[in-house]
Amino acid sequence: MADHNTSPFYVTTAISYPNGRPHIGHAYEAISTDVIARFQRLMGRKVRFQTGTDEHGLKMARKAEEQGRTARELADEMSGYFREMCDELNVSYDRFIRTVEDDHHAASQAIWQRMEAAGDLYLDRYEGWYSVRDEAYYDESELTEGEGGAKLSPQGTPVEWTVEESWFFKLSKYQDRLLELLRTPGFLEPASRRNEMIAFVEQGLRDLSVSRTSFDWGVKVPGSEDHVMYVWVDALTNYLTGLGFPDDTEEMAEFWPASLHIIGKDIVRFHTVYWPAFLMSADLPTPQKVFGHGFLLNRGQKESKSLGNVTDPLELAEKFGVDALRYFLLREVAFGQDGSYSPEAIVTRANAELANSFGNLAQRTLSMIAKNMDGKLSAFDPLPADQALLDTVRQACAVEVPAEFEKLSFSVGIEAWIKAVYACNQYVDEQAPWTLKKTDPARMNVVLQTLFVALRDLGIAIQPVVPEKSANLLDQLGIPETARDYAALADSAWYQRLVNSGFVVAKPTPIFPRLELPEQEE
Ligand code: ME8
Repeated sequence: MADHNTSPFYVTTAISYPNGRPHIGHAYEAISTDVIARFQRLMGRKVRFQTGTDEHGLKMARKAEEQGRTARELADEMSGYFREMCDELNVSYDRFIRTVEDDHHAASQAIWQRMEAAGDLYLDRYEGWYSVRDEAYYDESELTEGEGGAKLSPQGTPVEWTVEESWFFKLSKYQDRLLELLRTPGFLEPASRRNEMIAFVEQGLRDLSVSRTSFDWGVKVPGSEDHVMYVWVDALTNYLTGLGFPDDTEEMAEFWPASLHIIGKDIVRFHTVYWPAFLMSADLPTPQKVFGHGFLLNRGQKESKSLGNVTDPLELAEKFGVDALRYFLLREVAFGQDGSYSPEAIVTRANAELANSFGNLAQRTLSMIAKNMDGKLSAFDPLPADQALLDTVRQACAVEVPAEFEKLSFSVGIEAWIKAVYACNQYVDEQAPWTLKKTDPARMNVVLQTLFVALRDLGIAIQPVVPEKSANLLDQLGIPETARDYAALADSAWYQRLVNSGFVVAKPTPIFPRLELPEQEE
C-alpha cells in the first residue's frame, strides 16, 4: 500500500438533543461516523471517537415543562436511549458525553473565560428573533413567511421575538479570518456547502448573543450567575471537554485540533462560523475538517410525528440486522447528499448484495472446502485465471476501498468492493468446482483456495461497514485478530502461515441469511 498518514485521528458526531427518542437521522450519523473511526483504526491510526447528547437550552426546558417534569429528568431518560442506540448499532465511541456532566460545565466556563480575556464579550440587550427548535438567532432578512403570515426560520421552524439582557460575542471581529478558513480547500465538505457559508459571512456578521437570562437550564456564566450560556456555546465545547480541556492533557496535545467533525447539513453554520470564531478568540486551533452530510428521508418524505412516519432505528436493526442496516445506509446514500430509505429498499439491497452475493460466496466456498477437501489448506500455484481474480480482488480491497473511504466516498468504495464480489461469483460459475470434484480434484483444490484467499481480502476490506459479520467470516477463515488491518492485505506470507498452523476449515455457518419483507403494517 502507498504511504499513509499515521497521525492521531479525532472524529466526532454532533451531540443530539435528547428531547425525544433517537430517529433514523441520528442512527445514520452515528453509523457513518463509526465507519470512519473503524476505517482509520484499520489504517493504523490512533483514533479517538466522541458522540453524546446536548442537554441544555430552551428546547429541552420547554419539552420537559410540557411533560410536567424537570429538564434533568427528561435528559436522563432520553440520553439513555441515545447511548443504547449507539451500543446496539455497534458504534465504537471512546466517550459518550453528556453536557450535564461536571467536567463539561468546567470546560465551557473555561472557554468562556478565555473569550472574555480576549476582550470579545460584552453585555448588552438582545432584541430579535429566536427559533427554539433550531436553538438559533436569525436576522429579520433571513426569515420567510409561513401560513397565515407566521414568520419562519430558513429551516421552516417558528421564531419568537425575544428581548433580554445578554452577553454578546464579537463575531464581527473574526470575519476576515473566517472567510480565509472557509476558503481553505478541504475545511468544509462537501464543497457544495461552502458557497452558502462564504456568502453568509461575506454579507457581514453581527455580534452573537451568547447568554440567556429568561431561563436557567444551562451552564452558568462565570461571574454573571443570573445568565446561562447560549446552548450552542456549551454544546460546541463538548469537542474539547472530551479531551480534558482546560487542563494540559495528553489527549489535548494528541487530538486537538479535531481531524473531522461529522454533522448534518442543517448545522453547518454553527460548526464552520461560530465554532471556529470561538476557538480563534480562545486562541485554540480550529478543526481540520467539517463534513455536512445530507438528510435521510422516509420514502422521500421528512419524518415527523404528525405524519406518523417516525421510524425507530432499533426496530429496523432488529428486523433486518445491524450490519444489513449499516451496509444499506452507507451503500445506498452518497455521503453528503440526501437519501431515502424504506424497508423494501433495505431488504432488496441486503438480499442482492449481502445474502445472495457475498454471503453465498462464503457459504459455497467454505462448505466445499470443508466437505471436499476435509477442510485442509495447502500451498497452491494459481493459473492465470486464478491470479487475475486475485489481482482484481486485491486492487478493490487494498487500493480502491481505502482510497474512497479516505475521501468519505463510502458508496463508491462499497461499489468497488461489491464488484469484486461479483467477479468472484462469476469465477465460481465459470470454474464450476462442483464438476471439478469428479473430473480434476487437484484443480478444484486450487479454485477453492483461490476463493478462500479472495474471501479473506473481501472480509478485511468491508470490516468498517459490517464489523460483526466480517469478524464472523474472518473467524471462520482462521485469520488472527491481529492480522485484519488494511496493512495485512500487503502481507504475502499470511497464507503459508495459515497452512503451517494446521488450520482446518469447518462446516460454515451462514453470515447473511436472506431477509423477508415485513408484513405491511396498517
Ligand atoms: O442539531 N437525517 O441536535 P439534533 C440525517 N444538538 N441527519 C439528521 C436528520 C435526518 N433526518 N435529522 C437530524 C443538534 N440529523 C444539536 C447539535 S453539535 C455541537 C449540537 C442530524 O438532535 C443533525 O443534522 O437536532 C445533527 O447533525 C444530528 O442529527 C443531531 O441533530
